[in-house]
Amino acid sequence: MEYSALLLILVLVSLVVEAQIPLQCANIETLTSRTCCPVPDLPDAGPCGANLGRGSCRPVAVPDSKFDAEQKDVRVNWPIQYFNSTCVCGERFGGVDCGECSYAYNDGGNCERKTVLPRKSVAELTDEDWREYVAVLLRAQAFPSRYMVVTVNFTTDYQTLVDSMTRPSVYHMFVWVHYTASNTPGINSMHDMAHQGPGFPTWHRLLILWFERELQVMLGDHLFRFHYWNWLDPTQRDVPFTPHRLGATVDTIVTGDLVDGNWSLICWFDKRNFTRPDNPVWPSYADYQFALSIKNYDVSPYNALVKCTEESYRSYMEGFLNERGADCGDDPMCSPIHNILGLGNLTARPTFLQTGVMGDGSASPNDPIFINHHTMVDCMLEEWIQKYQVGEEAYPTSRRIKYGHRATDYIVPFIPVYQQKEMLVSADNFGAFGTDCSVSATA
Ligand SMILES: [Cu+2]
Repeated sequence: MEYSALLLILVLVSLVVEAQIPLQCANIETLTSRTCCPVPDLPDAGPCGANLGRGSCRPVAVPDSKFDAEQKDVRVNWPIQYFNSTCVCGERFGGVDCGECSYAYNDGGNCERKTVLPRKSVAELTDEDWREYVAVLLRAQAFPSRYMVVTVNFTTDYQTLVDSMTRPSVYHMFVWVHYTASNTPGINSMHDMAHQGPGFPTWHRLLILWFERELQVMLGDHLFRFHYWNWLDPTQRDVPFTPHRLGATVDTIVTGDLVDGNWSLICWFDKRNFTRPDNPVWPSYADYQFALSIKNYDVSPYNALVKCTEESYRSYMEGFLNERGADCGDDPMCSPIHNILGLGNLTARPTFLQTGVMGDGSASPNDPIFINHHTMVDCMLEEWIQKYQVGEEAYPTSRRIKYGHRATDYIVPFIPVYQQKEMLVSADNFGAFGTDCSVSATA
Protein backbone atom coordinates (compact mmCIF):
# COMPACT_ATOMS: atom_id res chain seq x y z
CA MET A 1 0.00 0.00 0.00
CA GLU A 2 1.26 3.45 -0.76
CA TYR A 3 2.43 5.49 2.17
CA SER A 4 -0.10 8.19 1.44
CA ALA A 5 -3.02 5.80 1.23
CA LEU A 6 -2.00 4.09 4.44
CA LEU A 7 -1.67 7.35 6.28
CA LEU A 8 -4.92 8.69 4.95
CA ILE A 9 -6.65 5.65 6.40
CA LEU A 10 -4.91 6.22 9.71
CA VAL A 11 -6.16 9.78 9.83
CA LEU A 12 -9.70 8.86 9.05
CA VAL A 13 -9.92 5.84 11.29
CA SER A 14 -8.06 6.74 14.42
CA LEU A 15 -6.84 10.31 14.57
CA VAL A 16 -4.19 8.94 16.90
CA VAL A 17 -0.67 9.95 16.14
CA GLU A 18 1.19 9.25 19.30
CA ALA A 19 4.87 9.65 18.75
CA GLN A 20 7.77 9.50 16.41
CA ILE A 21 10.22 6.82 17.40
CA PRO A 22 13.65 6.53 15.74
CA LEU A 23 14.03 3.26 13.86
CA GLN A 24 16.90 2.19 16.13
CA CYS A 25 14.63 2.43 19.17
CA ALA A 26 11.41 1.16 17.63
CA ASN A 27 11.63 -2.34 19.04
CA ILE A 28 10.29 -4.09 22.07
CA GLU A 29 13.64 -4.45 23.84
CA THR A 30 14.40 -0.76 23.66
CA LEU A 31 10.89 0.29 24.61
CA THR A 32 10.88 -2.08 27.56
CA SER A 33 14.22 -0.77 28.78
CA ARG A 34 12.95 2.83 28.33
CA THR A 35 16.42 3.72 27.12
CA CYS A 36 16.91 5.03 23.60
CA CYS A 37 20.70 5.01 23.41
CA PRO A 38 21.60 3.18 20.21
CA VAL A 39 25.08 2.26 19.06
CA PRO A 40 26.16 4.20 15.95
CA ASP A 41 27.46 2.30 12.95
CA LEU A 42 31.10 3.03 13.73
CA PRO A 43 33.81 0.61 14.93
CA ASP A 44 33.75 -0.04 18.68
CA ALA A 45 31.53 2.95 19.20
CA GLY A 46 29.42 1.81 22.14
CA PRO A 47 26.01 3.32 22.95
CA CYS A 48 25.81 6.94 21.78
CA GLY A 49 29.37 6.60 20.48
CA ALA A 50 30.61 6.95 24.05
CA ASN A 51 33.78 4.94 23.37
CA LEU A 52 34.69 7.44 20.67
CA GLY A 53 33.91 10.49 22.79
CA ARG A 54 30.93 11.39 20.67
CA GLY A 55 28.25 11.36 23.37
CA SER A 56 26.76 9.56 26.32
CA CYS A 57 23.52 7.97 27.45
CA ARG A 58 21.90 10.24 30.00
CA PRO A 59 18.60 10.56 31.85
CA VAL A 60 16.25 13.12 30.37
CA ALA A 61 15.54 15.96 32.76
CA VAL A 62 11.89 16.89 32.35
CA PRO A 63 10.40 19.92 34.14
CA ASP A 64 8.01 17.83 36.26
CA SER A 65 9.46 14.90 38.13
CA LYS A 66 6.12 13.17 38.17
CA PHE A 67 4.13 12.67 35.02
CA ASP A 68 0.42 13.26 35.35
CA ALA A 69 -0.94 10.02 34.02
CA GLU A 70 -4.45 11.39 34.05
CA GLN A 71 -3.61 13.64 31.20
CA LYS A 72 -3.04 10.66 28.94
CA ASP A 73 -1.04 12.93 26.72
CA VAL A 74 2.31 11.36 26.06
CA ARG A 75 3.66 14.63 24.79
CA VAL A 76 3.67 16.13 28.27
CA ASN A 77 7.19 15.94 29.65
CA TRP A 78 8.31 14.45 26.39
CA PRO A 79 9.87 11.92 25.96
CA ILE A 80 9.63 10.52 29.48
CA GLN A 81 6.57 8.40 28.80
CA TYR A 82 8.57 6.44 26.23
CA PHE A 83 12.16 6.89 27.26
CA ASN A 84 13.84 8.12 30.42
CA SER A 85 17.29 8.10 28.85
CA THR A 86 18.49 9.26 25.44
CA CYS A 87 21.81 10.10 23.84
CA VAL A 88 23.31 13.48 24.62
CA CYS A 89 25.91 14.28 21.99
CA GLY A 90 28.97 16.48 22.26
CA GLU A 91 29.01 19.84 20.49
CA ARG A 92 30.30 18.46 17.20
CA PHE A 93 28.07 15.40 17.04
CA GLY A 94 24.41 14.73 16.55
CA GLY A 95 21.70 12.32 15.55
CA VAL A 96 19.81 9.78 17.60
CA ASP A 97 23.00 7.80 18.31
CA CYS A 98 25.58 10.63 17.99
CA GLY A 99 26.77 8.91 14.84
CA GLU A 100 26.19 12.06 12.77
CA CYS A 101 27.57 15.56 12.91
CA SER A 102 25.69 18.26 14.78
CA TYR A 103 23.88 20.91 12.78
CA ALA A 104 26.79 23.33 13.21
CA TYR A 105 29.63 20.91 12.43
CA ASN A 106 28.00 19.34 9.42
CA ASP A 107 31.14 19.31 7.27
CA GLY A 108 30.47 16.02 5.53
CA GLY A 109 33.55 14.52 7.15
CA ASN A 110 34.57 13.99 10.73
CA CYS A 111 32.63 16.91 12.14
CA GLU A 112 35.81 18.87 12.74
CA ARG A 113 34.93 22.07 10.97
CA LYS A 114 32.14 24.42 11.88
CA THR A 115 30.08 24.99 8.79
CA VAL A 116 27.51 27.46 7.64
CA LEU A 117 24.83 26.66 5.11
CA PRO A 118 23.68 30.07 3.98
CA ARG A 119 20.03 30.27 3.12
CA LYS A 120 18.95 32.35 0.15
CA SER A 121 15.81 34.03 -0.97
CA VAL A 122 13.97 31.73 -3.34
CA ALA A 123 14.04 34.65 -5.78
CA GLU A 124 17.74 33.87 -6.26
CA LEU A 125 17.12 30.29 -7.37
CA THR A 126 17.61 29.44 -11.02
CA ASP A 127 15.19 27.35 -13.05
CA GLU A 128 17.62 24.47 -12.64
CA ASP A 129 17.66 24.98 -8.84
CA TRP A 130 13.87 24.81 -8.82
CA ARG A 131 13.80 21.72 -11.00
CA GLU A 132 16.17 19.97 -8.61
CA TYR A 133 14.23 21.13 -5.58
CA VAL A 134 10.90 19.89 -6.94
CA ALA A 135 12.57 16.53 -7.62
CA VAL A 136 13.82 16.43 -4.02
CA LEU A 137 10.32 17.08 -2.68
CA LEU A 138 8.81 14.39 -4.86
CA ARG A 139 11.48 11.92 -3.83
CA ALA A 140 10.82 12.73 -0.17
CA GLN A 141 7.20 11.76 -0.73
CA ALA A 142 8.24 8.18 -1.39
CA PHE A 143 11.55 7.72 0.43
CA PRO A 144 11.19 5.83 3.74
CA SER A 145 11.63 7.88 6.90
CA ARG A 146 14.16 7.07 9.61
CA TYR A 147 11.32 7.22 12.12
CA MET A 148 8.30 5.10 12.92
CA VAL A 149 4.89 6.45 13.88
CA VAL A 150 3.00 4.97 16.84
CA THR A 151 -0.68 4.91 15.98
CA VAL A 152 -2.32 3.83 19.23
CA ASN A 153 -2.63 5.53 22.57
CA PHE A 154 0.29 4.90 24.84
CA THR A 155 0.29 1.63 26.73
CA THR A 156 2.93 -0.31 28.60
CA ASP A 157 1.90 -3.27 26.48
CA TYR A 158 4.90 -2.59 24.32
CA GLN A 159 4.01 -5.30 21.83
CA THR A 160 0.84 -3.37 21.02
CA LEU A 161 2.88 -0.23 20.51
CA VAL A 162 5.30 -2.01 18.20
CA ASP A 163 2.49 -3.68 16.28
CA SER A 164 0.84 -0.32 15.69
CA MET A 165 3.92 1.29 14.22
CA THR A 166 4.07 2.31 10.61
CA ARG A 167 6.91 3.77 8.59
CA PRO A 168 5.86 6.77 6.54
CA SER A 169 7.83 8.61 3.89
CA VAL A 170 10.29 11.33 4.80
CA TYR A 171 7.89 14.04 3.72
CA HIS A 172 4.88 12.52 5.41
CA MET A 173 6.84 12.20 8.62
CA PHE A 174 7.51 15.92 8.38
CA VAL A 175 3.75 16.49 8.12
CA TRP A 176 3.08 14.14 11.04
CA VAL A 177 5.60 15.83 13.28
CA HIS A 178 3.76 19.12 12.87
CA TYR A 179 0.39 17.48 13.30
CA THR A 180 1.46 15.59 16.42
CA ALA A 181 2.80 18.69 18.11
CA SER A 182 -0.35 20.63 17.27
CA ASN A 183 -3.00 18.21 18.50
CA THR A 184 -3.66 16.20 21.59
CA PRO A 185 -3.38 12.59 20.46
CA GLY A 186 -6.47 10.46 20.57
CA ILE A 187 -8.57 13.14 22.18
CA ASN A 188 -10.89 15.47 20.41
CA SER A 189 -9.35 18.53 21.94
CA MET A 190 -6.36 20.57 21.13
CA HIS A 191 -3.38 21.31 23.25
CA ASP A 192 -1.00 22.88 20.81
CA MET A 193 2.66 22.51 21.66
CA ALA A 194 3.92 24.23 18.53
CA HIS A 195 1.71 27.32 18.30
CA GLN A 196 0.08 29.94 20.47
CA GLY A 197 2.87 30.09 22.98
CA PRO A 198 6.50 31.09 23.40
CA GLY A 199 7.56 27.88 21.69
CA PHE A 200 6.14 28.93 18.34
CA PRO A 201 9.38 30.38 16.90
CA THR A 202 11.64 27.84 18.57
CA TRP A 203 9.52 24.80 17.73
CA HIS A 204 9.43 25.71 14.04
CA ARG A 205 13.15 26.45 14.05
CA LEU A 206 13.88 22.88 15.11
CA LEU A 207 11.35 21.52 12.61
CA ILE A 208 13.17 23.21 9.73
CA LEU A 209 16.58 22.05 10.97
CA TRP A 210 15.40 18.52 11.55
CA PHE A 211 13.61 18.15 8.23
CA GLU A 212 16.56 19.66 6.39
CA ARG A 213 18.76 17.00 7.97
CA GLU A 214 16.37 14.22 6.97
CA LEU A 215 16.60 15.42 3.36
CA GLN A 216 20.39 15.73 3.58
CA VAL A 217 20.55 12.09 4.64
CA MET A 218 18.10 11.02 1.95
CA LEU A 219 20.16 12.79 -0.71
CA GLY A 220 23.57 11.94 0.70
CA ASP A 221 24.26 15.66 0.36
CA HIS A 222 25.20 17.49 3.55
CA LEU A 223 25.03 20.80 1.70
CA PHE A 224 21.34 20.63 0.94
CA ARG A 225 19.48 23.48 2.60
CA PHE A 226 16.13 25.27 2.50
CA HIS A 227 15.62 28.79 1.21
CA TYR A 228 13.21 31.45 2.33
CA TRP A 229 10.26 32.98 0.57
CA ASN A 230 10.41 36.70 1.25
CA TRP A 231 6.74 37.61 1.15
CA LEU A 232 7.54 41.05 2.51
CA ASP A 233 8.79 41.99 -0.93
CA PRO A 234 5.88 42.48 -3.35
CA THR A 235 8.09 41.53 -6.28
CA GLN A 236 8.86 38.13 -4.73
CA ARG A 237 5.40 37.01 -3.72
CA ASP A 238 4.65 35.26 -7.00
CA VAL A 239 8.05 33.65 -7.34
CA PRO A 240 7.30 30.12 -6.03
CA PHE A 241 3.97 29.77 -7.78
CA THR A 242 4.64 28.68 -11.32
CA PRO A 243 4.06 25.29 -12.94
CA HIS A 244 7.75 24.34 -12.77
CA ARG A 245 8.16 25.48 -9.16
CA LEU A 246 5.64 24.83 -6.38
CA GLY A 247 2.70 25.02 -8.73
CA ALA A 248 0.40 27.58 -10.22
CA THR A 249 -3.22 27.82 -9.21
CA VAL A 250 -6.16 27.71 -11.58
CA ASP A 251 -9.44 28.37 -9.80
CA THR A 252 -7.72 27.48 -6.52
CA ILE A 253 -6.55 24.12 -7.87
CA VAL A 254 -2.79 23.65 -7.79
CA THR A 255 -1.30 22.66 -11.13
CA GLY A 256 2.20 21.97 -12.38
CA ASP A 257 5.15 19.64 -11.97
CA LEU A 258 4.56 18.78 -8.31
CA VAL A 259 1.00 17.69 -8.85
CA ASP A 260 1.87 15.93 -12.10
CA GLY A 261 4.64 14.17 -10.19
CA ASN A 262 2.03 12.63 -7.89
CA TRP A 263 2.41 14.97 -4.97
CA SER A 264 0.42 13.13 -2.34
CA LEU A 265 -1.24 14.70 0.63
CA ILE A 266 -1.87 12.96 3.88
CA CYS A 267 -5.08 14.80 4.16
CA TRP A 268 -7.71 15.23 1.55
CA PHE A 269 -7.56 18.84 0.62
CA ASP A 270 -5.23 19.93 -2.08
CA LYS A 271 -6.01 23.48 -2.92
CA ARG A 272 -4.28 26.77 -2.71
CA ASN A 273 -6.16 29.98 -2.90
CA PHE A 274 -3.34 32.20 -4.05
CA THR A 275 -5.43 33.71 -6.82
CA ARG A 276 -8.13 34.92 -4.50
CA PRO A 277 -10.50 37.39 -6.04
CA ASP A 278 -10.17 40.10 -3.44
CA ASN A 279 -6.99 41.98 -2.87
CA PRO A 280 -4.97 40.23 -0.19
CA VAL A 281 -3.33 42.49 2.32
CA TRP A 282 0.15 41.22 2.88
CA PRO A 283 2.35 42.09 5.83
CA SER A 284 4.55 45.01 4.84
CA TYR A 285 8.09 46.02 5.61
CA ALA A 286 6.62 48.57 7.99
CA ASP A 287 4.86 45.76 9.83
CA TYR A 288 8.09 43.86 10.00
CA GLN A 289 10.00 46.85 11.28
CA PHE A 290 7.41 47.11 14.03
CA ALA A 291 7.98 43.45 14.91
CA LEU A 292 11.71 44.01 15.01
CA SER A 293 11.22 46.95 17.35
CA ILE A 294 9.72 44.69 20.03
CA LYS A 295 12.49 43.76 22.38
CA ASN A 296 10.55 41.49 24.72
CA TYR A 297 10.23 37.90 23.52
CA ASP A 298 6.85 37.08 25.07
CA VAL A 299 4.54 38.16 27.82
CA SER A 300 1.94 36.67 30.19
CA PRO A 301 -0.31 34.75 29.74
CA TYR A 302 2.01 33.33 27.07
CA ASN A 303 -0.72 32.02 24.81
CA ALA A 304 -3.15 33.07 22.09
CA LEU A 305 -4.73 35.56 24.47
CA VAL A 306 -1.64 37.69 24.23
CA LYS A 307 -2.90 40.20 21.75
CA CYS A 308 -0.77 41.86 19.22
CA THR A 309 1.21 44.14 21.47
CA GLU A 310 4.52 45.82 21.52
CA GLU A 311 5.42 43.68 24.50
CA SER A 312 5.47 40.32 22.77
CA TYR A 313 7.63 39.72 19.74
CA ARG A 314 6.35 36.14 19.62
CA SER A 315 2.70 37.09 19.63
CA TYR A 316 3.14 39.76 17.00
CA MET A 317 5.10 37.46 14.73
CA GLU A 318 2.71 34.59 15.19
CA GLY A 319 -0.41 36.67 14.76
CA PHE A 320 -2.86 34.04 15.89
CA LEU A 321 -6.40 35.06 16.68
CA ASN A 322 -5.73 38.67 15.91
CA GLU A 323 -8.07 39.96 13.31
CA ARG A 324 -6.46 42.35 10.95
CA GLY A 325 -6.58 45.82 12.44
CA ALA A 326 -7.56 44.67 15.90
CA ASP A 327 -5.39 45.56 18.86
CA CYS A 328 -2.44 46.41 16.72
CA GLY A 329 -2.38 49.05 14.08
CA ASP A 330 -0.22 46.87 11.93
CA ASP A 331 -0.55 43.33 10.73
CA PRO A 332 0.69 40.33 12.61
CA MET A 333 3.13 38.45 10.51
CA CYS A 334 2.77 34.70 10.19
CA SER A 335 -0.87 33.73 10.18
CA PRO A 336 -1.87 36.08 7.38
CA ILE A 337 0.40 34.13 5.07
CA HIS A 338 -1.30 30.89 6.00
CA ASN A 339 -4.62 32.61 5.51
CA ILE A 340 -3.78 34.22 2.21
CA LEU A 341 -2.79 30.86 0.80
CA GLY A 342 -5.32 28.78 2.63
CA LEU A 343 -8.41 30.70 3.54
CA GLY A 344 -8.66 33.01 0.62
CA ASN A 345 -11.33 35.63 0.98
CA LEU A 346 -11.27 36.52 4.64
CA THR A 347 -14.59 38.25 4.44
CA ALA A 348 -16.44 35.20 3.23
CA ARG A 349 -14.51 32.95 5.63
CA PRO A 350 -14.73 29.73 3.68
CA THR A 351 -13.25 26.78 5.49
CA PHE A 352 -9.86 25.40 4.68
CA LEU A 353 -11.57 22.32 3.28
CA GLN A 354 -12.79 24.46 0.46
CA THR A 355 -9.76 26.57 -0.09
CA GLY A 356 -6.37 25.30 0.88
CA VAL A 357 -4.35 23.27 3.30
CA MET A 358 -2.16 26.20 4.34
CA GLY A 359 -5.24 27.53 6.09
CA ASP A 360 -5.30 24.63 8.52
CA GLY A 361 -2.75 25.06 11.26
CA SER A 362 -1.91 21.48 12.01
CA ALA A 363 -1.99 20.11 8.45
CA SER A 364 -0.38 23.05 6.66
CA PRO A 365 2.97 21.34 5.91
CA ASN A 366 1.10 19.33 3.28
CA ASP A 367 1.68 22.38 1.07
CA PRO A 368 5.45 22.62 0.56
CA ILE A 369 5.34 26.41 0.50
CA PHE A 370 5.13 25.91 4.28
CA ILE A 371 8.87 25.12 4.22
CA ASN A 372 9.92 28.32 2.49
CA HIS A 373 7.44 30.34 4.54
CA HIS A 374 8.77 29.05 7.83
CA THR A 375 12.36 29.39 6.68
CA MET A 376 11.42 33.04 6.18
CA VAL A 377 9.90 33.26 9.66
CA ASP A 378 13.07 31.67 11.01
CA CYS A 379 15.15 34.21 9.13
CA MET A 380 13.15 36.94 10.83
CA LEU A 381 13.70 35.30 14.21
CA GLU A 382 17.41 35.26 13.52
CA GLU A 383 17.43 38.93 12.66
CA TRP A 384 15.65 39.69 15.93
CA ILE A 385 18.14 37.56 17.89
CA GLN A 386 21.03 39.35 16.21
CA LYS A 387 19.53 42.77 16.79
CA TYR A 388 19.14 42.32 20.52
CA GLN A 389 21.98 39.85 20.99
CA VAL A 390 19.76 37.59 23.05
CA GLY A 391 20.12 33.95 23.98
CA GLU A 392 18.42 31.30 26.08
CA GLU A 393 17.93 33.76 28.92
CA ALA A 394 15.35 35.62 26.82
CA TYR A 395 13.02 32.62 26.88
CA PRO A 396 10.45 33.16 29.66
CA THR A 397 10.44 30.80 32.63
CA SER A 398 7.03 31.61 34.10
CA ARG A 399 5.05 28.76 35.63
CA ARG A 400 2.03 29.96 33.65
CA ILE A 401 3.49 28.74 30.39
CA LYS A 402 1.57 25.77 29.06
CA TYR A 403 2.98 22.28 28.70
CA GLY A 404 5.24 21.85 25.74
CA HIS A 405 6.16 25.53 25.61
CA ARG A 406 8.05 25.75 28.89
CA ALA A 407 11.68 26.79 28.64
CA THR A 408 13.03 23.40 29.61
CA ASP A 409 10.41 21.28 27.86
CA TYR A 410 11.93 19.03 25.27
CA ILE A 411 10.48 20.00 21.94
CA VAL A 412 7.70 17.59 20.99
CA PRO A 413 8.03 15.05 19.36
CA PHE A 414 11.69 15.12 18.44
CA ILE A 415 14.38 12.61 19.29
CA PRO A 416 17.22 13.57 19.68
CA VAL A 417 15.89 15.97 22.25
CA TYR A 418 16.28 19.74 22.43
CA GLN A 419 14.79 22.12 24.95
CA GLN A 420 12.68 25.03 23.77
CA LYS A 421 15.11 27.60 25.14
CA GLU A 422 18.03 25.94 23.37
CA MET A 423 16.61 27.09 20.03
CA LEU A 424 16.51 30.73 21.12
CA VAL A 425 20.15 31.34 20.29
CA SER A 426 21.92 32.56 17.19
CA ALA A 427 21.47 30.26 14.20
CA ASP A 428 25.24 30.24 14.06
CA ASN A 429 24.91 27.45 16.62
CA PHE A 430 23.08 25.40 14.01
CA GLY A 431 25.12 26.34 10.97
CA ALA A 432 22.23 28.19 9.41
CA PHE A 433 22.02 31.63 7.81
CA GLY A 434 25.43 32.86 8.86
CA THR A 435 25.23 36.62 9.00
CA ASP A 436 23.29 36.87 5.78
CA CYS A 437 19.75 36.75 7.01
CA SER A 438 18.57 40.32 7.06
CA VAL A 439 15.33 40.64 5.18
CA SER A 440 14.78 44.15 6.51
CA ALA A 441 17.91 45.27 4.71
CA THR A 442 16.31 44.49 1.36
CA ALA A 443 13.52 46.99 1.95
CU1 LIG B 1 3.13 25.45 12.50
